[in-house]
Amino acid sequence: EDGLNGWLRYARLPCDIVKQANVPATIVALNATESSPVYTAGQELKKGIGGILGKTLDVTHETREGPSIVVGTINTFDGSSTIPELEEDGFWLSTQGDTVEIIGQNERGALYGAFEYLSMLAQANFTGVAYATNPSAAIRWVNQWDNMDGTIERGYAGLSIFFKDNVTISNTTRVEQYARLLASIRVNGIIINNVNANPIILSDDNMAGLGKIADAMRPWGVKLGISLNFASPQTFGGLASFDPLDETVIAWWNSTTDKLYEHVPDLAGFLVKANSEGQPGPITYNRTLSEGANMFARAAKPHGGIVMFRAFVYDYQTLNESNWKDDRANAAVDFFRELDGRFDDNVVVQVKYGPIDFQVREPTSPLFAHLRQTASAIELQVAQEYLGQQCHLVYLPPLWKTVLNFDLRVDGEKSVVGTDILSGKRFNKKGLTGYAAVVNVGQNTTWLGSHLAMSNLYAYGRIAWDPTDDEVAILEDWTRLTFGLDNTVRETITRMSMASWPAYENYTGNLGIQTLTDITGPHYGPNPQSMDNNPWGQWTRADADSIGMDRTVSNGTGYAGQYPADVAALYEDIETTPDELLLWFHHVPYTHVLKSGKTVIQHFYDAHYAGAETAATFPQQWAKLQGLMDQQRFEETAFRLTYQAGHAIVWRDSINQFYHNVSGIPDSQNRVGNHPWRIEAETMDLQGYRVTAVTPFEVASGLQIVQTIDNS
Ligand code: BDP
Repeated sequence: EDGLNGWLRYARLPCDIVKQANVPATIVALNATESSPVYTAGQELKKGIGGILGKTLDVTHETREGPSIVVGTINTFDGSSTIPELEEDGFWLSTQGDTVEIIGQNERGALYGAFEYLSMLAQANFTGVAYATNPSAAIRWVNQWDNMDGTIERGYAGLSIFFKDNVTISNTTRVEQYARLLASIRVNGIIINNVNANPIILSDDNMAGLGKIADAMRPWGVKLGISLNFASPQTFGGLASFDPLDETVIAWWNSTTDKLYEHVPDLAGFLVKANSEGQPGPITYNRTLSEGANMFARAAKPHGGIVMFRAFVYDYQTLNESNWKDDRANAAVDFFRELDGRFDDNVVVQVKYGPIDFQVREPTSPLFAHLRQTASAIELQVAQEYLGQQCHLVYLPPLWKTVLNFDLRVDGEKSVVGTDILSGKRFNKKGLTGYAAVVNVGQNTTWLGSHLAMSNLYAYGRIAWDPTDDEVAILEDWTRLTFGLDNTVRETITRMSMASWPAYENYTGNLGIQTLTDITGPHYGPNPQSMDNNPWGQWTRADADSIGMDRTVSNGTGYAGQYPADVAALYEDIETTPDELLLWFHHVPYTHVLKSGKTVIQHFYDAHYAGAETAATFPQQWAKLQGLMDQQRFEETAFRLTYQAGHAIVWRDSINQFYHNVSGIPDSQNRVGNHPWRIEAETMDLQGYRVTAVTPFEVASGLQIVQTIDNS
């Protein structure tokens, strides 16, 4: 199997299990229009039950006598059940009695219910259930970072399924397949182009192409949206300016938006990255970010569209690494705090989960506490940009949950990010809050570049629907759906996945120091020396004696003070700051003793060994699954896990050696710098190469490197 069907394989259950299933012989899909999600649901039920149970069912579109599987909306259903109140996209599922009822609040909900029923059948769960379920939030989107030329920014699975050579792709087969996967996890919207947007997406041809893409996804209830480049009126429209208060600019966006809606009448809306990392924005004209966002909001409003305006705004050119007070972590709140209440009501501010950038561990973004009159959505990242880029198994929900379960204590009241804030309940914004995840699937048949990485996409949808959903239960469902019902397979994948994020944190960056990766390059592999003096503001402040960013109010950058009082006090005080975020908030000597009783430096050493040891068990654990699944996915995964085990050692030794060199403090277990089996290149006989000292010295284990004689 090549992974193309993801968790929707509908593999035949064993005969003895099939016998236990009692499924009605007819499907009644209460909509005969082929592009409707209810029609799709009927077809999907037929396909799924055909696969899982080997039964061929008829699909009709009219209610009939006798047992059946009825799928439709609450408006079209005339069955006898009393259905609890359903919210937008919610559904009722009853498998009790002769008739299976799958009733959505809308068409999308009905389709979600059909997938839910199929998920139960595929997992051989034939129990009678009757319940209603509603989403925690209305916005459950994915963001693709696809470039118009067909490449994908931070994409690890080949070229785009949406674009090629600056135009939309005409064959929409993969688009439909992707929409099917998204619908099955209740994702209802997708932005298909990079936040670093190319205005050429607005060409006539591309608008027509967007229409086709939207048509391909509509039967699955997935709405299309696009990223916009703020400077488009000038760079694409030929106007003299892109000032958001200029009448000609406003008129240009209005007519461009109207045109877009002619092609895509149900366009979900826009995503905008402005004044960040070189992107243009309203600040270019001394206008506020809200004035910029509102310009798009007003163009989209008559069509029912929304604007997801990103809070990832920081000016990397003005960050000055020699000034202790400058701190990129402060940027989002500094920019947006004053603007709360000044955004139109169809603007949603999309906030990355932490204040920097998708690190292996970050504290919850404090901005969620400041957007009281403005709707907010969280931005997660399924693409593992800083987390091993799909070459490492890293199951992400435990990381996401550190943020979603965090209580920001706004005004001293319970304000849990997932259930209170993103649900819209805390600040009365229901209907316009939620979730976005950077996903970046590509043409590779595994979608993400790795079979196991798909558990993150699956889990994302489940968690956006219900942030209290248990990450282990989600993983077990995904495993059964993806690899079948074998207990060893499920237990092994669950054990490995649940150990994977802690292991990755252990062998990359601990105690809140961030992922110690190559900041200026691909964000892959160890490169702690790049974590200071870089223009991106991702700093560790490591020197020969001490490490960590002091972000206290009393002595540091003041970031801790961006949180509501209870949380601010927690992080201000080194005693109450949890070890796992110590170096995010405080600058301490390497000899500082943690709550665990270890020094910071010894914790670094030990954690890196522990993480690599865990990764070393992955290929061994996986090897035991041979024969319990198809050979292709077994081998492809074995290859990646073996690579990960090796790369974890590279991480371990690079980081440990680096801090050993910087601090000069020996490892109490005498491992760091002492690998009897390790052969340094500079100790070998060299031809055509020479050994030189390296600057800075701490980057090489022996303080020396090997260079070609001609210096190339
Ligand atoms: C960073 C990525 C960069 C993105 C940026 C963003 O490295 O490629 O453009 O975030 O989210 O993490 O805008």
